[in-house]
Amino acid sequence: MHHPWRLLLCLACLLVVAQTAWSDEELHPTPWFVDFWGQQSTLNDQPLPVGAVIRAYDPSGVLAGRAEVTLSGWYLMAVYGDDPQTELDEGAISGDTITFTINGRPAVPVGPDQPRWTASGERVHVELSASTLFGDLDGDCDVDIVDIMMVASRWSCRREDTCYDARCDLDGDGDIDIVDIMRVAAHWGEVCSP
Ligand SMILES: [Ca+2]
Ligand SMILES: [Ca+2]
Ligand SMILES: [Ca+2]
Repeated sequence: MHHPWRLLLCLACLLVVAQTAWSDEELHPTPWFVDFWGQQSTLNDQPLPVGAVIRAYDPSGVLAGRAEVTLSGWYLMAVYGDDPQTELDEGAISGDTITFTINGRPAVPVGPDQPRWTASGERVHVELSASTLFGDLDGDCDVDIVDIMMVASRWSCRREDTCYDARCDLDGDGDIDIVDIMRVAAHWGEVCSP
């Protein structure tokens, strides 16, 4: 028989390990990159503030790009490709869909181009939108049915599935289920603070 406190201790350890892994993420620049850029990107419905940090991830969750905003609303970021000569997974390969965060918050790509790692040397125009509001997945500064539907549309997708979207896995346990929907629902009706 396991004591409940022992289980809790295990969970606490796991959380610490997960946290460490997260903060350890490192960028590994390679000679292959696609420049992603935007000029009307927003955080909390306002132009990206100077100093905001944009990060790009490939479908395996590898950090492939990082940039700091130097001009309000604008960003320009090299998103690195994998070096096939090395064992390490440095980043994207052609055709990968890239996901973005702004200050660690999931960002929604709002076009005009697809958020795709096309081919090294290309430029891809993707405006980004994010909010610091928990559960506001589409970044429009409210938690409503659209956000719930975003999670629901990925129902039962697991990390290894192509339909999996880390943004919708709010508890980060690798699958998208009722717990994730409940997490969004708990913030129903909230809006960005002015
Ligand atoms: Ca490699
Ligand atoms: Ca929303
Ligand atoms: Ca989940």
